[in-house]
Amino acid sequence: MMKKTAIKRVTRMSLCLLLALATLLPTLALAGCGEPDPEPVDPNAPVADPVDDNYRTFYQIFVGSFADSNGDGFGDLGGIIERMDYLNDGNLNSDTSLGVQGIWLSPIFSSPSYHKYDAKDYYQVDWRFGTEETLKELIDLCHERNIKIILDLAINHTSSQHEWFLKFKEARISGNTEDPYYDFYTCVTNSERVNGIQYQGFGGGWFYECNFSGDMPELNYDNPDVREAMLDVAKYYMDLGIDGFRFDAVKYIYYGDTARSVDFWKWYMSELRAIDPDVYCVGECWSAESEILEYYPAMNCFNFAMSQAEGKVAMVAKGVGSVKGYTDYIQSLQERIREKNPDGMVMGFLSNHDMDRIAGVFISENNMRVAANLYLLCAGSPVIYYGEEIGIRGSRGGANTDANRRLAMLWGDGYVLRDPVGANYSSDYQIKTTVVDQMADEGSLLRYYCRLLTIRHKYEAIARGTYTSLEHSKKFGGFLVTYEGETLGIFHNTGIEAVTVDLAEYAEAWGYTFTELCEQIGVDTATLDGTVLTVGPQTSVILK
Ligand code: ACG
Repeated sequence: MMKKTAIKRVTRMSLCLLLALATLLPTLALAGCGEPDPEPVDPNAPVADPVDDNYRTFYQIFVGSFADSNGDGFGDLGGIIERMDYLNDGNLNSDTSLGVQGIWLSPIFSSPSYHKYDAKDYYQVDWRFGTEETLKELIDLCHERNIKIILDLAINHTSSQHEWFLKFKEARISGNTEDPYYDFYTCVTNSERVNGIQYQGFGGGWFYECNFSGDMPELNYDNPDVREAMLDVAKYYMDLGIDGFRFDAVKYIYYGDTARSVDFWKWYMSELRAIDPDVYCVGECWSAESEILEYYPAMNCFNFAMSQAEGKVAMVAKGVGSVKGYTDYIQSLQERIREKNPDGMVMGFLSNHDMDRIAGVFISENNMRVAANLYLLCAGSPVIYYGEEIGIRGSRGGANTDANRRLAMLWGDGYVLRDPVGANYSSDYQIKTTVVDQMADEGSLLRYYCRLLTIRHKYEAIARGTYTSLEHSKKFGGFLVTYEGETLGIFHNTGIEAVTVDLAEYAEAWGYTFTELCEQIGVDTATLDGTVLTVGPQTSVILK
């Protein structure tokens, strides 16, 4: 692993060197001939994204709500292709493109529901979203721009319309124990039912397990044929060029038995890593942190504690929690993850398709910017939920429908995209600006996200470094970040007053003397005058 990384790094360095030489040589030659001064190098000229590992900023797309390419009002894969420049235009310096390095597609397989977490056929792209050819086109475009593209894979359950389930039911009811599908789903008699697990009866005295819905029967992973069948699905899409998966509901494989579920995922992941050691996988284990960490020896998992209104990030961004509480948490989280798996990554996010949109949590958009600074200037591989970058709102409220959390992207260029079926979020609460408006406004949240990601991706240490929490005061604090000989300071002022710090006075407490202000981003500005650092309200800085 180490060797491979080292080789990649050398290759990358040589490439950069070659590129630099290629740019410089004609310049030098011209200068030597007494020609007039050459044109200055365009700082916005496209540069290759150097990322060659999994420390990537991901973007979660709820496909049906993102972008439509065929005018039927439903988002599809072609729509994502059309919006690729918005996601990553291939120019690392661009402040009019997000520059994400990974895309997670919500489920795309044929399914009767709008959310598609209940696959009817894992080998068929849902007709609403396009075809396998469109998927391949999207994969190729992503790879041209060095973006990893991953699929949401729900393997715990299928749709009750899946042919496996229909065959399973038939076998059970007819008592044909020889049928290859007889044991495909978890099935018990009335007296074998376990407390805390949901079942549905279907005749013959049989009950199948279905913790999410009667329409989502759960597969039986004690059956080697099921294991093989679901491994084949992953292999099929890796063959097609897919870079990895977001695994849905990982704890339900053996619900209530974490050790067995973890063992399953270790096996599954070892099979996928045998094909591609760098396969990018993330598990959704929505549970207490102690349980989430149990899965890390198998794969990275989302860090749910960082998300939602009362999560670690939002509390500090709202000015309720202390920065030190947050930085201590991140340091400890990274340590605990690395104990479980030295290659494990922090995977922070603010909200996803199962949660109320984060923008609605904050009274002011300024708090939203602080939240973005806190989780995007942080370790690992963070995930942005589509529309977060323009501050889209949407919550269940009393409506009890997840559709309100998955509303149509607000492009604002005259093209109509429908909200998912069942959505009833009042437009009174929705933001009034769109991508078009915000792209044209340098002060917008969208342009802020573009700039923030440019900063994030400029310093390898931000994603990959080791984070040590540094204390100053309740509203100001940060990290010492070290990575392969590079040392950075990432500091956040989350308060509404400017903070002035004499860095010399903190040299001992922080174990490092910062002398350079490299970046600043926030609601206000920052200055470094000698050793005196002043950081405006709700602003973050990167120091060296
Ligand atoms: C995934 C997908 C989701 C999808 C399914 C089913 C699973 O993201 O879109 O639903 O394919 C549980 C499961 C998750 C599941 C969500 C929806 N998400 O664990 O896998 O439900 C508690 C429980 C969690 C629970 C969560 C939310 O522990 O298990 O998630 O509540 O209900 C602290 C605690 C933590 C607690 C939280 C919140 O953080 O530590 O344990 O979590 O507080 O209280 C699809 C559709 C849905 C549809 C469904 C049938 O997308 O719209 O409804 O199918």
